[in-house]
Amino acid sequence: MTRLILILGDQLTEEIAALKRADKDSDVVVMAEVAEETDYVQHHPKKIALIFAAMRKFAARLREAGWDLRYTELDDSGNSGSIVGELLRRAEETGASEVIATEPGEWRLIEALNEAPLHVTQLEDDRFLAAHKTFEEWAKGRKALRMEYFYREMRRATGFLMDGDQPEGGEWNYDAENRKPPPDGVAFSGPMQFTPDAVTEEVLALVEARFGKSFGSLRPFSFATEPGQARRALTHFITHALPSFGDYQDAMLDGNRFLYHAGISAYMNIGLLNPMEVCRAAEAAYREGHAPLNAVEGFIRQIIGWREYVRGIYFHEGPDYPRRNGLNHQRGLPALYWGAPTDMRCLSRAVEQTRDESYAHHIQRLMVTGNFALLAGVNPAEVHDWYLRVYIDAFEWVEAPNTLGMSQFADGGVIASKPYISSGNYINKMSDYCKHCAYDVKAKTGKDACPFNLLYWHFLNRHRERFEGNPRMGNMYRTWDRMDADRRETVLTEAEGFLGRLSKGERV
Ligand code: FAD
Ligand code: DLZ
Ligand code: SF4
Repeated sequence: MTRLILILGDQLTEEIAALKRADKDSDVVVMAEVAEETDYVQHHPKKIALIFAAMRKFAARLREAGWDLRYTELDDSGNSGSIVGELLRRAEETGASEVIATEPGEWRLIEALNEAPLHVTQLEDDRFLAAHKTFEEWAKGRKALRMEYFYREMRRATGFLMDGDQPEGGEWNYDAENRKPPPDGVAFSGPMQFTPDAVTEEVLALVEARFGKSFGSLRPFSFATEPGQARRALTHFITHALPSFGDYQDAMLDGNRFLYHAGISAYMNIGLLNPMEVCRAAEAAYREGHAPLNAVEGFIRQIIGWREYVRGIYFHEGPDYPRRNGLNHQRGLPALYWGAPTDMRCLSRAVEQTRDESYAHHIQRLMVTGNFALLAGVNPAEVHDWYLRVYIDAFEWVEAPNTLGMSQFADGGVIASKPYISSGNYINKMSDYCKHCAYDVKAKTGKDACPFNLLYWHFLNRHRERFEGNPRMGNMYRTWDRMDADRRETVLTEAEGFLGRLSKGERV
């Protein structure tokens, strides 16, 4: 009996669960470029191009390996426009009534498959280390679901950087060593770039024609679109950047978009790279003496710790998670997030590079664009929509917990024990943006005052009831309370003035 094997645009590996369960002799693989997936948010053109090019190449590899594969291109005349529509069409064509899928990474699509008038089995996505059951068992009975303890379990389970049952070097986490301010020069030229081949060029032309007006530059396009290239990009990172990854993990530079970051998240998220293979390569670099422990531990923690943990939270918390608004923030997303000119150098640089590269590294996402949205009280649903649209690696299972939980505190503290907020001082310490800025980071009030300085106190003041009792925030409130009353009044009035200008769409 023929079954349909569904492969989505972020499941592009021969190791995907549905394919491992399939029978080459009788099953039919279904892949489809569909409007419902390209339009549920207005993705950055580079993201659509990466997914389509990688999908087409994966389909070609499967065909070559002997699979009966039905592929729908976006412009095909019979394209029904949705994944479920394509399954129904292929079911009619082949006589299949059963579908084997690998669970999608977004509730939206999981629910659509559940409701499809077909017999759909959704297998767990075993590219991840922590099965749903493993995460639930870990979470059960815990008051707080903190990443650090989950991460230790993952270290034990994988054996990465373990010395018997103890962590390599005696510590589980070397984050304290990973906060160096920005270096004077960066020896890494950035992620490896690839020249588009004929398949990718054809996709680029399609994306240009259909999505060319969306926010973001399609060209130059230099992402890897097949596993061999992604592995070369990984080796390039391990060889040239990993040794300094730890030291400068939190740093930002006005003139350098990548510093020592890997730029491989999209490859892992869509199936071109296996996360365990990535961690094995990083550990080997440590064992061979090529990279220090603080760098390798920091890097592996991002993958078996943060990446697995946020996915666990997304599924643990359920489909309403992306709609949460724990701090009741209601402001619309400021136009500067779409490139409207701003005098705030940190924001203009982060947005500019997001437009050009569909990439910003973690601290830019968290402490620049995220921090500003949180301080300004932007509606988290709009912030979530922005992050899901603009980044090449954005799929809800990873984007939503990072945005709503870690960055916007909209989940009420499931992920973060306190909001990630800072004044301009932190950005000044960790970057050189302020040197190029029209505002004065040292000025706390007055027309030149860095807006982060004003908004920081405004945030704390307006959320006093919620955060005053948080032991990790007591110092902030004590500092605020020690300021003289006139000064506090001036800060709040100027912050209100700034927010008013932001609301009116004036240049800030
Ligand atoms: P590196 O800094 O080189 O880190 C190595 C790898 O670790 C990454 O490739 C990534 O797979 C993993 N990693 C690091 N931090 C995280 C994290 N917090 N959560 C999950 N994985 C992590 N990551 C996404 O993959 N997709 C997203 O949509 C996404 N949205 C984010 C939104 C916000 C508001 C924030 C603060 C972070 C978000 N992240 C997201 C996490 C992180 O910023 C990116 O994974 C990272 O910037 C990718 O670049 P890189 O490969 O150069 O990472
Ligand atoms: C992101 C994306 C886009 C833009 N287009 C497609 C597509 O046309 N076909 C497809 O199978 N997948 C696409 N994807 C990836 C899916 O949106 C992704 O599988 C879900 O969001 C679940 O993570
Ligand atoms: Fe950003 Fe303020 Fe520094 Fe300007 S002064 S770059 S707004 S932190």
